[in-house]
Amino acid sequence: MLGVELLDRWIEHVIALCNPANVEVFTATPEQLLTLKSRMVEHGDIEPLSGNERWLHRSDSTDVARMEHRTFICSKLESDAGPTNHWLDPQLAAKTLDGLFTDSYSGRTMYVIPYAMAPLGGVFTQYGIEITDSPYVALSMAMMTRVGNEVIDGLNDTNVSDVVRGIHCTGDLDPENRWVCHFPESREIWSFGSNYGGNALLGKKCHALRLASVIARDNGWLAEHMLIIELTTPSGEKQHIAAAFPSACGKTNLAMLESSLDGWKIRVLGDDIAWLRPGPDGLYAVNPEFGFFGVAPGTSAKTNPVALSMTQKNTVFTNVAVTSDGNPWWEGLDPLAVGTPILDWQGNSRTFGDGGGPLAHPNSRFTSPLTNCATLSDSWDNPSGVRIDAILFGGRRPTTIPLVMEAHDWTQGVLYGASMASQTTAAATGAVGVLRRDPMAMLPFCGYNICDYFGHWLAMADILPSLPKVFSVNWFRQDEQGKYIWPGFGTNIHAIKWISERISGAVDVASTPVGNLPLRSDLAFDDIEVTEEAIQLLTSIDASAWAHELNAITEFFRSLGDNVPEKLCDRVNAIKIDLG
Ligand code: OXD
Ligand code: MN
Repeated sequence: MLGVELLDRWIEHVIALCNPANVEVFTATPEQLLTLKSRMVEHGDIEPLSGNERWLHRSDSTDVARMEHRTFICSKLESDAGPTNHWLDPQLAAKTLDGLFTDSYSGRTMYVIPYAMAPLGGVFTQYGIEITDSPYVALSMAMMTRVGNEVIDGLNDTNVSDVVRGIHCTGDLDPENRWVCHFPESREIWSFGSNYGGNALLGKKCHALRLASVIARDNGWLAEHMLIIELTTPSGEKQHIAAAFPSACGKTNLAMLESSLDGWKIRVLGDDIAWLRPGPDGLYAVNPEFGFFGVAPGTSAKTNPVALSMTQKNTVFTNVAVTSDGNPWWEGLDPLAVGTPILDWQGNSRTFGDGGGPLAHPNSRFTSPLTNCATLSDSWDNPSGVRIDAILFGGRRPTTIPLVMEAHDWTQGVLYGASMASQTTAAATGAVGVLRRDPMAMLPFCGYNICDYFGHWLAMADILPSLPKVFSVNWFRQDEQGKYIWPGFGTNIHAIKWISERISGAVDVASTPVGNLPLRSDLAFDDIEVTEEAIQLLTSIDASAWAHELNAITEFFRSLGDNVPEKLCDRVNAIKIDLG
Protein backbone atom coordinates (compact mmCIF):
# COMPACT_ATOMS: atom_id res chain seq x y z
CA MET A 1 0.00 0.00 0.00
CA LEU A 2 2.71 2.50 1.03
CA GLY A 3 5.66 0.23 0.17
CA VAL A 4 6.88 -0.01 3.78
CA GLU A 5 6.37 -3.55 4.96
CA LEU A 6 5.68 -2.96 8.64
CA LEU A 7 3.35 -0.05 7.99
CA ASP A 8 1.52 -1.94 5.26
CA ARG A 9 1.06 -4.84 7.65
CA TRP A 10 -0.41 -2.46 10.22
CA ILE A 11 -2.78 -0.98 7.60
CA GLU A 12 -3.87 -4.52 6.64
CA HIS A 13 -4.54 -5.19 10.31
CA VAL A 14 -6.72 -2.07 10.57
CA ILE A 15 -8.60 -3.09 7.41
CA ALA A 16 -9.29 -6.52 8.93
CA LEU A 17 -10.42 -4.94 12.20
CA CYS A 18 -12.59 -2.12 10.86
CA ASN A 19 -13.90 -3.84 7.74
CA PRO A 20 -14.38 -0.86 5.38
CA ALA A 21 -16.19 -1.03 2.05
CA ASN A 22 -13.28 0.72 0.26
CA VAL A 23 -9.76 1.81 1.06
CA GLU A 24 -8.16 4.95 -0.34
CA VAL A 25 -4.63 6.21 0.21
CA PHE A 26 -5.32 9.93 0.43
CA THR A 27 -2.57 12.25 -0.80
CA ALA A 28 -4.89 15.17 -1.60
CA THR A 29 -4.23 15.24 -5.34
CA PRO A 30 -6.49 17.73 -7.16
CA GLU A 31 -8.56 14.80 -8.49
CA GLN A 32 -8.91 13.26 -5.02
CA LEU A 33 -9.96 16.57 -3.51
CA LEU A 34 -12.52 17.13 -6.23
CA THR A 35 -14.03 13.67 -5.76
CA LEU A 36 -13.94 13.96 -1.96
CA LYS A 37 -15.73 17.30 -1.95
CA SER A 38 -18.42 16.23 -4.39
CA ARG A 39 -19.00 13.08 -2.34
CA MET A 40 -19.22 15.20 0.81
CA VAL A 41 -21.68 17.61 -0.78
CA GLU A 42 -23.80 14.67 -1.91
CA HIS A 43 -23.85 13.23 1.65
CA GLY A 44 -24.46 16.59 3.30
CA ASP A 45 -21.04 16.64 5.05
CA ILE A 46 -20.23 20.06 3.60
CA GLU A 47 -22.02 22.68 1.60
CA PRO A 48 -20.56 25.38 -0.59
CA LEU A 49 -20.53 28.96 0.69
CA SER A 50 -20.18 32.02 -1.49
CA GLY A 51 -16.70 32.86 -2.74
CA ASN A 52 -13.79 30.79 -3.88
CA GLU A 53 -13.60 27.28 -2.40
CA ARG A 54 -15.35 28.11 0.85
CA TRP A 55 -17.23 25.34 2.59
CA LEU A 56 -19.46 24.90 5.60
CA HIS A 57 -19.42 21.83 7.83
CA ARG A 58 -21.82 21.34 10.73
CA SER A 59 -20.72 18.97 13.44
CA ASP A 60 -23.07 17.03 15.67
CA SER A 61 -24.53 19.32 18.33
CA THR A 62 -22.89 17.24 21.10
CA ASP A 63 -19.52 17.22 19.36
CA VAL A 64 -18.32 20.81 19.33
CA ALA A 65 -15.09 20.99 21.36
CA ARG A 66 -12.23 18.98 22.80
CA MET A 67 -13.39 16.77 25.66
CA GLU A 68 -10.69 16.59 28.27
CA HIS A 69 -12.37 14.03 30.50
CA ARG A 70 -12.56 11.59 27.55
CA THR A 71 -8.88 12.12 26.64
CA PHE A 72 -6.49 9.50 27.98
CA ILE A 73 -2.78 8.83 28.26
CA CYS A 74 -2.25 5.05 28.11
CA SER A 75 1.33 4.79 29.34
CA LYS A 76 2.47 1.55 30.97
CA LEU A 77 2.91 3.30 34.32
CA GLU A 78 0.19 5.51 35.74
CA SER A 79 2.89 7.71 37.24
CA ASP A 80 4.12 8.50 33.71
CA ALA A 81 0.76 10.09 32.92
CA GLY A 82 1.09 12.09 36.14
CA PRO A 83 -1.37 14.02 38.26
CA THR A 84 -2.97 16.11 35.50
CA ASN A 85 -3.81 13.47 32.86
CA HIS A 86 -6.51 10.82 32.76
CA TRP A 87 -4.69 7.49 32.65
CA LEU A 88 -5.87 4.18 31.26
CA ASP A 89 -4.02 0.89 31.48
CA PRO A 90 -2.77 0.33 27.90
CA GLN A 91 -3.88 -3.30 27.75
CA LEU A 92 -7.36 -2.54 29.04
CA ALA A 93 -7.63 0.45 26.72
CA ALA A 94 -6.54 -1.67 23.74
CA LYS A 95 -9.19 -4.26 24.58
CA THR A 96 -11.95 -1.66 24.79
CA LEU A 97 -10.79 0.03 21.58
CA ASP A 98 -10.50 -3.27 19.71
CA GLY A 99 -14.14 -3.89 20.58
CA LEU A 100 -15.23 -0.42 19.50
CA PHE A 101 -13.32 -0.48 16.22
CA THR A 102 -14.40 -3.99 15.18
CA ASP A 103 -16.42 -3.61 11.96
CA SER A 104 -16.75 0.08 12.76
CA TYR A 105 -16.05 1.18 9.14
CA SER A 106 -18.52 -1.22 7.54
CA GLY A 107 -20.10 0.30 4.43
CA ARG A 108 -17.70 3.25 4.65
CA THR A 109 -14.53 4.38 2.89
CA MET A 110 -11.33 4.10 4.89
CA TYR A 111 -8.92 6.94 4.16
CA VAL A 112 -5.22 6.25 4.80
CA ILE A 113 -3.54 9.64 5.16
CA PRO A 114 0.26 9.76 5.31
CA TYR A 115 1.23 13.17 6.69
CA ALA A 116 4.25 15.09 7.91
CA MET A 117 4.48 17.53 10.77
CA ALA A 118 7.03 20.39 10.42
CA PRO A 119 8.77 21.51 7.21
CA LEU A 120 10.14 18.60 5.20
CA GLY A 121 13.81 17.76 5.12
CA GLY A 122 15.04 18.94 8.50
CA VAL A 123 15.71 17.63 12.01
CA PHE A 124 12.23 18.66 13.09
CA THR A 125 10.29 16.62 10.49
CA GLN A 126 8.08 13.84 11.80
CA TYR A 127 5.86 11.47 9.90
CA GLY A 128 2.51 10.04 10.77
CA ILE A 129 -0.34 8.10 9.25
CA GLU A 130 -3.92 8.80 10.15
CA ILE A 131 -6.54 6.25 9.20
CA THR A 132 -10.09 7.58 9.31
CA ASP A 133 -13.60 6.93 8.06
CA SER A 134 -14.36 10.66 8.06
CA PRO A 135 -14.12 12.63 4.81
CA TYR A 136 -14.20 15.81 6.95
CA VAL A 137 -11.03 14.65 8.69
CA ALA A 138 -9.40 13.82 5.33
CA LEU A 139 -10.28 17.27 3.97
CA SER A 140 -9.08 19.01 7.14
CA MET A 141 -5.84 17.01 7.40
CA ALA A 142 -5.01 18.13 3.84
CA MET A 143 -5.11 21.72 5.16
CA MET A 144 -3.63 21.28 8.61
CA THR A 145 -0.69 18.95 7.82
CA ARG A 146 1.69 18.33 4.95
CA VAL A 147 0.36 15.56 2.72
CA GLY A 148 1.27 14.28 -0.77
CA ASN A 149 3.75 12.10 -2.58
CA GLU A 150 6.78 13.87 -1.13
CA VAL A 151 5.50 12.84 2.28
CA ILE A 152 5.24 9.20 1.20
CA ASP A 153 8.85 9.39 -0.03
CA GLY A 154 9.95 10.80 3.33
CA LEU A 155 7.96 8.18 5.17
CA ASN A 156 9.74 5.47 3.19
CA ASP A 157 13.11 6.79 4.38
CA THR A 158 12.06 7.02 8.03
CA ASN A 159 12.58 4.51 10.78
CA VAL A 160 9.20 2.78 11.11
CA SER A 161 9.27 2.96 14.90
CA ASP A 162 9.43 6.77 14.63
CA VAL A 163 6.19 6.98 12.65
CA VAL A 164 3.11 8.01 14.64
CA ARG A 165 0.13 5.81 13.81
CA GLY A 166 -3.37 7.17 14.42
CA ILE A 167 -6.75 5.53 13.91
CA HIS A 168 -9.93 7.53 14.04
CA CYS A 169 -13.52 6.38 13.77
CA THR A 170 -16.52 8.70 13.75
CA GLY A 171 -18.65 6.11 15.54
CA ASP A 172 -22.07 7.03 16.86
CA LEU A 173 -20.88 10.39 18.30
CA ASP A 174 -22.21 9.46 21.73
CA PRO A 175 -20.34 11.83 24.09
CA GLU A 176 -20.31 9.15 26.80
CA ASN A 177 -18.67 6.72 24.40
CA ARG A 178 -15.96 9.07 23.16
CA TRP A 179 -12.33 7.99 23.49
CA VAL A 180 -9.19 9.90 22.58
CA CYS A 181 -6.41 7.54 23.64
CA HIS A 182 -2.65 8.11 23.37
CA PHE A 183 -0.10 5.34 23.66
CA PRO A 184 3.24 7.13 24.09
CA GLU A 185 5.31 3.94 24.19
CA SER A 186 4.06 2.65 20.83
CA ARG A 187 3.39 6.08 19.32
CA GLU A 188 -0.23 5.23 18.61
CA ILE A 189 -3.39 7.31 18.84
CA TRP A 190 -6.86 5.78 18.83
CA SER A 191 -9.81 8.15 18.64
CA PHE A 192 -13.44 7.01 18.64
CA GLY A 193 -16.78 8.80 18.69
CA SER A 194 -15.94 12.37 17.69
CA ASN A 195 -15.60 14.15 14.37
CA TYR A 196 -14.42 17.48 15.74
CA GLY A 197 -11.10 19.36 15.75
CA GLY A 198 -8.45 18.19 18.13
CA ASN A 199 -10.35 14.97 18.89
CA ALA A 200 -10.31 13.84 15.27
CA LEU A 201 -7.53 15.64 13.35
CA LEU A 202 -4.88 13.51 14.98
CA GLY A 203 -1.86 15.43 13.66
CA LYS A 204 -2.71 18.44 15.80
CA LYS A 205 -3.12 18.11 19.56
CA CYS A 206 -2.69 14.32 19.70
CA HIS A 207 0.49 13.99 17.65
CA ALA A 208 2.11 17.44 17.63
CA LEU A 209 1.55 18.03 21.37
CA ARG A 210 0.69 14.97 23.47
CA LEU A 211 2.89 12.39 21.75
CA ALA A 212 5.48 14.91 20.56
CA SER A 213 5.93 16.21 24.13
CA VAL A 214 7.01 12.71 25.17
CA ILE A 215 9.29 12.32 22.12
CA ALA A 216 10.71 15.77 22.91
CA ARG A 217 11.39 14.87 26.54
CA ASP A 218 13.27 11.75 25.42
CA ASN A 219 15.33 13.67 22.87
CA GLY A 220 16.12 17.00 24.54
CA TRP A 221 13.63 19.33 22.91
CA LEU A 222 10.19 20.86 23.57
CA ALA A 223 6.76 20.48 21.94
CA GLU A 224 4.68 23.45 23.04
CA HIS A 225 1.26 25.09 22.75
CA MET A 226 2.80 28.28 21.34
CA LEU A 227 2.48 30.69 18.46
CA ILE A 228 5.63 31.82 16.66
CA ILE A 229 6.08 35.32 15.26
CA GLU A 230 8.82 37.21 13.48
CA LEU A 231 9.19 40.80 14.60
CA THR A 232 10.96 43.40 12.47
CA THR A 233 12.11 46.48 14.39
CA PRO A 234 12.29 49.99 12.89
CA SER A 235 16.02 49.45 12.32
CA GLY A 236 15.29 46.31 10.29
CA GLU A 237 16.47 43.82 12.89
CA LYS A 238 14.50 40.54 12.93
CA GLN A 239 13.63 38.88 16.24
CA HIS A 240 11.52 35.80 16.89
CA ILE A 241 9.07 35.22 19.70
CA ALA A 242 7.24 32.07 20.83
CA ALA A 243 4.23 32.59 23.06
CA ALA A 244 2.06 30.21 25.08
CA PHE A 245 -1.56 31.10 25.84
CA PRO A 246 -4.39 28.72 26.74
CA SER A 247 -6.97 27.91 24.08
CA ALA A 248 -9.01 30.82 22.74
CA CYS A 249 -6.93 33.52 24.48
CA GLY A 250 -6.03 35.37 21.29
CA LYS A 251 -3.02 33.44 19.97
CA THR A 252 -4.26 33.75 16.40
CA ASN A 253 -4.90 37.48 16.85
CA LEU A 254 -1.42 38.07 18.27
CA ALA A 255 0.17 35.94 15.56
CA MET A 256 -1.49 38.12 12.90
CA LEU A 257 -1.18 41.42 14.72
CA GLU A 258 -0.97 44.49 12.51
CA SER A 259 1.22 46.95 14.32
CA SER A 260 -0.16 50.37 15.14
CA LEU A 261 3.36 51.63 15.89
CA ASP A 262 5.35 52.98 12.96
CA GLY A 263 8.20 50.82 11.78
CA TRP A 264 7.27 47.70 13.76
CA LYS A 265 6.13 44.71 11.73
CA ILE A 266 4.91 41.26 12.72
CA ARG A 267 4.90 38.21 10.46
CA VAL A 268 3.44 34.87 11.47
CA LEU A 269 5.02 31.42 11.44
CA GLY A 270 2.39 29.65 13.52
CA ASP A 271 -0.60 30.36 15.74
CA ASP A 272 -0.94 27.26 17.91
CA ILE A 273 1.98 24.83 18.17
CA ALA A 274 5.76 25.23 18.26
CA TRP A 275 8.46 22.59 18.28
CA LEU A 276 11.62 23.99 19.82
CA ARG A 277 15.07 22.41 19.84
CA PRO A 278 18.61 23.40 20.59
CA GLY A 279 20.39 24.78 17.54
CA PRO A 280 23.92 26.06 16.97
CA ASP A 281 23.46 29.29 18.94
CA GLY A 282 20.24 28.95 20.87
CA LEU A 283 16.70 27.62 20.75
CA TYR A 284 15.22 27.08 17.28
CA ALA A 285 11.54 26.71 16.48
CA VAL A 286 9.22 25.53 13.73
CA ASN A 287 5.47 25.37 13.41
CA PRO A 288 4.70 21.68 12.82
CA GLU A 289 1.32 22.52 11.29
CA PHE A 290 0.39 23.51 7.76
CA GLY A 291 -2.79 25.45 8.48
CA PHE A 292 -4.80 27.52 10.93
CA PHE A 293 -7.71 26.11 12.90
CA GLY A 294 -8.88 29.41 14.32
CA VAL A 295 -11.78 30.33 16.59
CA ALA A 296 -14.25 32.30 14.45
CA PRO A 297 -16.33 34.29 17.01
CA GLY A 298 -14.59 37.52 17.88
CA THR A 299 -12.55 37.50 14.65
CA SER A 300 -13.37 40.81 12.99
CA ALA A 301 -11.99 43.68 10.96
CA LYS A 302 -11.03 45.28 14.28
CA THR A 303 -9.50 42.28 16.06
CA ASN A 304 -7.92 40.40 13.18
CA PRO A 305 -8.34 41.78 9.65
CA VAL A 306 -5.60 39.46 8.41
CA ALA A 307 -7.51 36.34 9.46
CA LEU A 308 -10.68 37.75 8.01
CA SER A 309 -9.14 38.24 4.57
CA MET A 310 -7.42 34.84 4.84
CA THR A 311 -10.84 33.17 5.08
CA GLN A 312 -12.05 34.69 1.80
CA LYS A 313 -10.84 31.61 -0.12
CA ASN A 314 -10.02 27.93 0.30
CA THR A 315 -11.43 27.69 3.82
CA VAL A 316 -13.61 25.21 5.66
CA PHE A 317 -15.89 26.77 8.28
CA THR A 318 -17.28 24.60 11.05
CA ASN A 319 -20.40 25.51 13.05
CA VAL A 320 -20.71 29.12 11.91
CA ALA A 321 -24.02 30.76 10.96
CA VAL A 322 -24.87 31.35 7.28
CA THR A 323 -26.54 34.39 5.76
CA SER A 324 -29.14 34.05 3.02
CA ASP A 325 -26.54 35.04 0.41
CA GLY A 326 -24.31 32.15 1.50
CA ASN A 327 -21.77 34.03 3.60
CA PRO A 328 -20.45 32.76 6.92
CA TRP A 329 -21.37 34.86 9.94
CA TRP A 330 -20.39 34.79 13.60
CA GLU A 331 -20.65 36.97 16.67
CA GLY A 332 -18.14 39.79 16.36
CA LEU A 333 -18.75 40.44 12.65
CA ASP A 334 -20.84 43.46 11.67
CA PRO A 335 -24.42 42.94 12.84
CA LEU A 336 -27.10 42.45 10.19
CA ALA A 337 -30.38 44.38 10.23
CA VAL A 338 -32.72 43.13 12.94
CA GLY A 339 -35.13 40.63 11.42
CA THR A 340 -32.77 39.48 8.63
CA PRO A 341 -33.17 35.75 8.09
CA ILE A 342 -30.10 33.64 8.90
CA LEU A 343 -29.30 29.95 9.53
CA ASP A 344 -27.69 29.29 12.90
CA TRP A 345 -24.77 26.88 13.42
CA GLN A 346 -27.13 23.91 13.56
CA GLY A 347 -28.92 24.98 10.37
CA ASN A 348 -32.06 26.28 12.12
CA SER A 349 -33.86 29.18 10.46
CA ARG A 350 -33.56 32.20 12.70
CA THR A 351 -33.74 35.95 12.35
CA PHE A 352 -31.06 38.37 13.33
CA GLY A 353 -31.63 39.83 16.79
CA ASP A 354 -34.30 37.26 17.74
CA GLY A 355 -32.76 36.85 21.21
CA GLY A 356 -32.43 33.10 20.70
CA GLY A 357 -28.78 32.80 21.75
CA PRO A 358 -25.59 32.76 19.70
CA LEU A 359 -26.00 32.19 15.97
CA ALA A 360 -22.52 30.72 15.56
CA HIS A 361 -21.25 28.21 18.10
CA PRO A 362 -18.81 29.95 20.51
CA ASN A 363 -16.14 27.41 19.46
CA SER A 364 -16.93 27.59 15.74
CA ARG A 365 -13.82 27.54 13.59
CA PHE A 366 -12.19 28.32 10.27
CA THR A 367 -9.61 26.00 8.73
CA SER A 368 -7.27 27.64 6.21
CA PRO A 369 -3.82 26.69 4.92
CA LEU A 370 -0.92 28.83 6.18
CA THR A 371 -0.29 30.03 2.64
CA ASN A 372 -3.66 31.84 2.66
CA CYS A 373 -2.25 34.30 5.18
CA ALA A 374 -1.04 37.62 3.78
CA THR A 375 1.33 38.17 6.70
CA LEU A 376 3.04 34.76 6.61
CA SER A 377 6.77 34.98 7.36
CA ASP A 378 9.17 34.04 4.56
CA SER A 379 10.70 31.56 7.02
CA TRP A 380 7.49 29.56 7.51
CA ASP A 381 8.75 26.51 5.59
CA ASN A 382 12.42 26.68 6.61
CA PRO A 383 13.36 23.19 7.84
CA SER A 384 15.96 24.65 10.24
CA GLY A 385 13.40 26.89 11.93
CA VAL A 386 14.03 30.33 13.40
CA ARG A 387 16.06 31.30 16.46
CA ILE A 388 13.81 32.25 19.36
CA ASP A 389 14.79 35.43 21.23
CA ALA A 390 11.92 35.50 23.71
CA ILE A 391 9.28 33.22 25.17
CA LEU A 392 5.99 34.70 26.43
CA PHE A 393 3.53 33.17 28.85
CA GLY A 394 0.05 34.68 29.16
CA GLY A 395 -3.50 33.92 30.20
CA ARG A 396 -6.81 35.58 30.92
CA ARG A 397 -6.07 37.18 34.29
CA PRO A 398 -8.58 39.78 35.51
CA THR A 399 -6.37 40.73 38.47
CA THR A 400 -2.77 40.76 39.82
CA ILE A 401 -0.71 40.05 36.68
CA PRO A 402 0.70 43.21 35.04
CA LEU A 403 0.64 43.94 31.32
CA VAL A 404 4.18 42.70 30.82
CA MET A 405 7.13 41.68 32.97
CA GLU A 406 10.44 39.97 32.43
CA ALA A 407 11.77 37.01 34.40
CA HIS A 408 15.10 37.61 36.16
CA ASP A 409 16.44 34.29 34.91
CA TRP A 410 15.45 30.96 33.31
CA THR A 411 14.19 29.43 36.58
CA GLN A 412 11.83 32.33 37.14
CA GLY A 413 10.80 32.07 33.50
CA VAL A 414 9.93 28.40 33.97
CA LEU A 415 8.01 29.44 37.08
CA TYR A 416 6.01 31.95 35.01
CA GLY A 417 5.03 29.09 32.73
CA ALA A 418 4.45 26.47 35.42
CA SER A 419 2.19 28.74 37.44
CA MET A 420 0.21 30.17 34.51
CA ALA A 421 -3.53 30.45 35.07
CA SER A 422 -6.41 31.55 32.90
CA GLN A 423 -10.16 31.86 32.84
CA THR A 424 -11.56 28.90 30.89
CA THR A 425 -13.07 29.37 27.40
CA ALA A 426 -15.36 27.46 25.03
CA ALA A 427 -12.47 25.56 23.39
CA ALA A 428 -13.08 22.65 25.72
CA THR A 429 -16.34 21.42 27.18
CA GLY A 430 -17.07 22.52 30.76
CA ALA A 431 -17.69 25.76 32.63
CA VAL A 432 -16.48 28.95 30.97
CA GLY A 433 -14.83 31.83 32.86
CA VAL A 434 -13.42 29.86 35.80
CA LEU A 435 -9.79 30.56 36.75
CA ARG A 436 -7.71 27.42 36.39
CA ARG A 437 -3.98 26.80 36.51
CA ASP A 438 -2.79 25.79 33.06
CA PRO A 439 0.99 25.31 33.14
CA MET A 440 2.61 26.53 29.92
CA ALA A 441 -0.96 26.29 28.44
CA MET A 442 -0.19 22.57 28.27
CA LEU A 443 -2.57 21.23 30.92
CA PRO A 444 -4.71 19.43 28.31
CA PHE A 445 -1.76 18.65 26.04
CA CYS A 446 1.26 17.46 28.03
CA GLY A 447 1.54 13.74 27.28
CA TYR A 448 3.48 12.84 30.42
CA ASN A 449 3.91 13.68 34.09
CA ILE A 450 3.65 17.45 34.45
CA CYS A 451 6.26 17.46 37.26
CA ASP A 452 8.78 15.75 34.96
CA TYR A 453 7.78 18.27 32.32
CA PHE A 454 8.73 21.14 34.66
CA GLY A 455 12.04 19.36 35.31
CA HIS A 456 12.61 19.02 31.57
CA TRP A 457 12.02 22.75 31.07
CA LEU A 458 14.50 23.55 33.84
CA ALA A 459 17.06 21.14 32.34
CA MET A 460 16.93 22.97 28.99
CA ALA A 461 19.15 25.58 30.68
CA ASP A 462 21.96 22.98 30.71
CA ILE A 463 21.39 21.89 27.11
CA LEU A 464 20.96 25.22 25.34
CA PRO A 465 23.98 27.19 24.17
CA SER A 466 22.10 30.41 24.98
CA LEU A 467 18.74 31.00 26.57
CA PRO A 468 15.88 33.14 25.30
CA LYS A 469 14.51 35.75 27.69
CA VAL A 470 11.17 34.86 29.28
CA PHE A 471 8.24 37.25 29.80
CA SER A 472 4.77 37.17 31.34
CA VAL A 473 2.01 39.10 29.55
CA ASN A 474 -1.63 39.79 30.36
CA TRP A 475 -4.01 41.49 27.94
CA PHE A 476 -7.07 40.70 30.08
CA ARG A 477 -6.75 42.85 33.20
CA GLN A 478 -10.09 44.17 34.47
CA ASP A 479 -11.16 47.00 36.74
CA GLU A 480 -13.38 46.56 39.78
CA GLN A 481 -16.48 46.69 37.60
CA GLY A 482 -15.19 43.78 35.53
CA LYS A 483 -14.40 45.95 32.50
CA TYR A 484 -11.26 45.26 30.48
CA ILE A 485 -8.82 48.12 31.05
CA TRP A 486 -6.39 47.40 28.21
CA PRO A 487 -7.59 47.80 24.61
CA GLY A 488 -5.56 44.75 23.50
CA PHE A 489 -5.33 43.51 19.88
CA GLY A 490 -3.26 46.00 17.81
CA THR A 491 -2.12 47.88 20.93
CA ASN A 492 -0.39 44.76 22.26
CA ILE A 493 2.48 45.88 20.03
CA HIS A 494 3.41 48.30 22.86
CA ALA A 495 4.27 45.37 25.12
CA ILE A 496 5.98 43.55 22.24
CA LYS A 497 8.06 46.63 21.49
CA TRP A 498 9.26 46.71 25.11
CA ILE A 499 10.07 42.99 24.94
CA SER A 500 12.05 43.62 21.77
CA GLU A 501 13.94 46.48 23.40
CA ARG A 502 14.75 44.25 26.37
CA ILE A 503 16.12 41.63 23.96
CA SER A 504 18.38 44.19 22.34
CA GLY A 505 19.22 45.76 25.71
CA ALA A 506 17.96 49.19 24.65
CA VAL A 507 15.86 49.96 27.74
CA ASP A 508 16.14 49.74 31.49
CA VAL A 509 13.70 48.19 33.99
CA ALA A 510 12.17 48.57 37.42
CA SER A 511 13.21 45.45 39.27
CA THR A 512 10.75 43.76 41.65
CA PRO A 513 10.86 40.31 43.27
CA VAL A 514 8.21 39.00 40.85
CA GLY A 515 10.05 40.27 37.76
CA ASN A 516 11.33 43.28 35.87
CA LEU A 517 8.69 45.85 35.00
CA PRO A 518 8.85 48.39 32.18
CA LEU A 519 9.51 52.03 32.91
CA ARG A 520 6.33 53.72 31.95
CA SER A 521 7.97 56.02 29.41
CA ASP A 522 9.21 53.00 27.46
CA LEU A 523 5.68 51.75 26.74
CA ALA A 524 4.79 54.75 24.51
CA PHE A 525 1.26 54.93 25.87
CA ASP A 526 0.57 58.35 24.32
CA ASP A 527 -1.43 57.14 21.34
CA ILE A 528 -3.60 54.67 23.31
CA GLU A 529 -6.90 55.34 24.99
CA VAL A 530 -6.14 54.15 28.47
CA THR A 531 -6.79 55.89 31.77
CA GLU A 532 -4.18 56.91 34.29
CA GLU A 533 -5.55 54.39 36.83
CA ALA A 534 -5.40 51.66 34.24
CA ILE A 535 -1.78 52.45 33.45
CA GLN A 536 -1.01 52.30 37.14
CA LEU A 537 -2.67 48.86 37.48
CA LEU A 538 -1.01 47.54 34.33
CA THR A 539 2.51 48.55 35.22
CA SER A 540 2.80 47.94 38.94
CA ILE A 541 2.79 45.17 41.50
CA ASP A 542 0.31 44.97 44.36
CA ALA A 543 2.17 43.24 47.21
CA SER A 544 -0.92 41.84 48.93
CA ALA A 545 -2.42 40.51 45.68
CA TRP A 546 0.94 38.91 44.94
CA ALA A 547 1.17 37.36 48.40
CA HIS A 548 -2.17 35.78 47.64
CA GLU A 549 -1.00 34.68 44.18
CA LEU A 550 2.19 33.11 45.52
CA ASN A 551 0.21 31.17 48.13
CA ALA A 552 -2.12 29.98 45.36
CA ILE A 553 0.90 28.83 43.35
CA THR A 554 2.27 26.92 46.36
CA GLU A 555 -1.12 25.30 46.80
CA PHE A 556 -1.26 24.39 43.11
CA PHE A 557 2.19 22.81 43.24
CA ARG A 558 1.12 20.86 46.34
CA SER A 559 -1.92 19.59 44.47
CA LEU A 560 0.46 18.01 41.96
CA GLY A 561 2.00 15.74 44.62
CA ASP A 562 5.58 15.55 45.84
CA ASN A 563 7.43 15.71 42.57
CA VAL A 564 7.34 19.34 41.56
CA PRO A 565 11.03 20.30 41.19
CA GLU A 566 12.32 21.78 44.41
CA LYS A 567 13.97 24.54 42.45
CA LEU A 568 10.53 25.92 41.54
CA CYS A 569 9.09 25.61 45.07
CA ASP A 570 12.22 27.23 46.51
CA ARG A 571 11.92 30.09 44.07
CA VAL A 572 8.31 30.75 45.08
CA ASN A 573 9.41 30.86 48.72
CA ALA A 574 12.30 33.17 47.93
CA ILE A 575 9.99 35.59 46.12
CA LYS A 576 7.60 35.52 49.09
CA ILE A 577 10.45 36.52 51.39
CA ASP A 578 11.68 39.24 49.05
CA LEU A 579 8.19 40.68 48.77
CA GLY A 580 8.16 40.97 52.57
C1 OXD B 1 -7.16 24.58 19.83
C2 OXD B 1 -7.22 24.47 21.29
O1 OXD B 1 -8.09 24.11 19.14
O2 OXD B 1 -6.24 24.84 21.93
O3 OXD B 1 -6.16 25.11 19.32
O4 OXD B 1 -8.23 24.03 21.82
MN1 MN C 1 -4.61 25.45 20.78
